[in-house]
Amino acid sequence: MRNTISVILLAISSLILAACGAAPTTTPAVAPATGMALEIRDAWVRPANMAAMPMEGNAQGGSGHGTMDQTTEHGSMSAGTTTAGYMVIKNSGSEPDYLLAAAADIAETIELHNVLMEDNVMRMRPVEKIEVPAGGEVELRPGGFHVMFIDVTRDVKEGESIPVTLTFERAGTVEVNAVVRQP
Ligand SMILES: [Cu+2]
Repeated sequence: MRNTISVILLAISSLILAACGAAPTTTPAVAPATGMALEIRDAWVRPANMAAMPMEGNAQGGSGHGTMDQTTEHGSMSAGTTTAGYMVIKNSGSEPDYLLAAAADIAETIELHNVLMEDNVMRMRPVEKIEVPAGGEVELRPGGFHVMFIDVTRDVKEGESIPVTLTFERAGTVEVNAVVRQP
């Protein structure tokens, strides 16, 4: 009888020890309380070459970037180098979320754009936000929504990985690594 009690006590203390070991007291509060509903995949950025003619790289691939009527303080002859970033954002949550902004250290200005057909010409337009539907996904792709890097500050070389910080209305900031590649 006494032996049985000892075994039970031993088992209980082992369980307590195991529980303590599995739950460190210094758990960092990094995850949002609601859990991360967004999943971002296939993030990529077009290469950018500072020495290339302005717009040259962006006129390729039918992305509509060649017909942009972006206003710059530099005038059309010395417009800065631009490039664009794309990704798929999936939302497993029950509420829509919105991409509000993107940040990276490769450009002076970063905007969210869409490509629209106006008078039979494809034009890019800044958008305030990009909806990620509840239980669905949105694709940022050439010819559609994209992250626009304006006045690129350095060469962006194929194969590089560019850290991009995305800001969402619900999910807050999310870091992604966008690989630099051709469309
Ligand atoms: Cu654009």
